[in-house]
Amino acid sequence: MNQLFFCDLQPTLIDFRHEVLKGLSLPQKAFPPQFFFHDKYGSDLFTKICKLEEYYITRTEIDILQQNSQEIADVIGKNALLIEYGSGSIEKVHPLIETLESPIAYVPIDIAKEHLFSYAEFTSSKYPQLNIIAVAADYTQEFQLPMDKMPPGEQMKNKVILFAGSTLGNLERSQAIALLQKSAQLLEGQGGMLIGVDLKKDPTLLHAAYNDSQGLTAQFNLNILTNINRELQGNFDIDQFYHHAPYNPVLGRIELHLISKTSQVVTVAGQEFTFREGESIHSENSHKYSIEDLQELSEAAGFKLKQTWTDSQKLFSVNYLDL
Ligand code: AVJ
Repeated sequence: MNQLFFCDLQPTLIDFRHEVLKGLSLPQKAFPPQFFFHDKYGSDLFTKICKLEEYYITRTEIDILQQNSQEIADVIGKNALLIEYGSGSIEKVHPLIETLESPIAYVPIDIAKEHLFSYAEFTSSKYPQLNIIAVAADYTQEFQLPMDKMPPGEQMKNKVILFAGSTLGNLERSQAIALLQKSAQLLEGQGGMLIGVDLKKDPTLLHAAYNDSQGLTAQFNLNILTNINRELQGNFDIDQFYHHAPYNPVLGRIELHLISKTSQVVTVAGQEFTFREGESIHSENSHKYSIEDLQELSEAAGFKLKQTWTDSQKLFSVNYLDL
């Protein structure tokens, strides 16, 4: 019978007030992408976005993992300790769990403790032979695996970090390299990483994925201002801002912005912030990579890009990096 452990490393949750006031004080106003998931409505909107025809990313990644689960499991090898960054709704990993040869344990890591623990219980009931150690932590910050709950050292020789969803794309290059380098330390020089990465492609497809016809991504973006109004006594007039998400071909990324329609003054937590007409709050970057880009990034962090799996249209990729 499997073991199911819950470990709360008490991750420091984002200080919403501090980050909002800091972001609105920057020369180029900007918010961290975590703001999209600040309330349940934001998370629910993202769940709907993942089902949109235009937003190919989630279903394409799941298809790649399902279609290639045996090959991926063979590359990972037996007795793997599977660690997942930002496990969210854990189902993505299920095809892998079903194919891996005698996995030692599954260690989902997420900052949303309640969500994480309930999905860990669901996964444990679905896979009664699998040891699960659910760890509430912020994988982008320094953290230690709870060694008192982990298998004995000799069983942790083949650690694999799964980092799905193209969340790597939210990071600037330097941040991405730093995260990969930190991951290499966690792996202690053995095992590897399985990373989902959205690929560069026809910009019209990228534009459609972040400017969907139903306006869900616009709502996802504007919802940040609603949260600020509710929690920080803000007086953003939502109708005086619009969602703008162009693809920047030079930097290879979709950029999400909230554009002010007029010159206006907004008050948040008693502080005034002026907006020129057309001025933006930059709310997210979603970088897109070619395989060569990813090869170069991996090597800059001390990894080798060992194998890539893509869909038939080469929209998305799942990549195994080893040390
Ligand atoms: C959750 C960061 C992978 O960048 O595609 C979806 C978030 N932003 N639509 C992405 C998002 C706009 C998504 N990630």
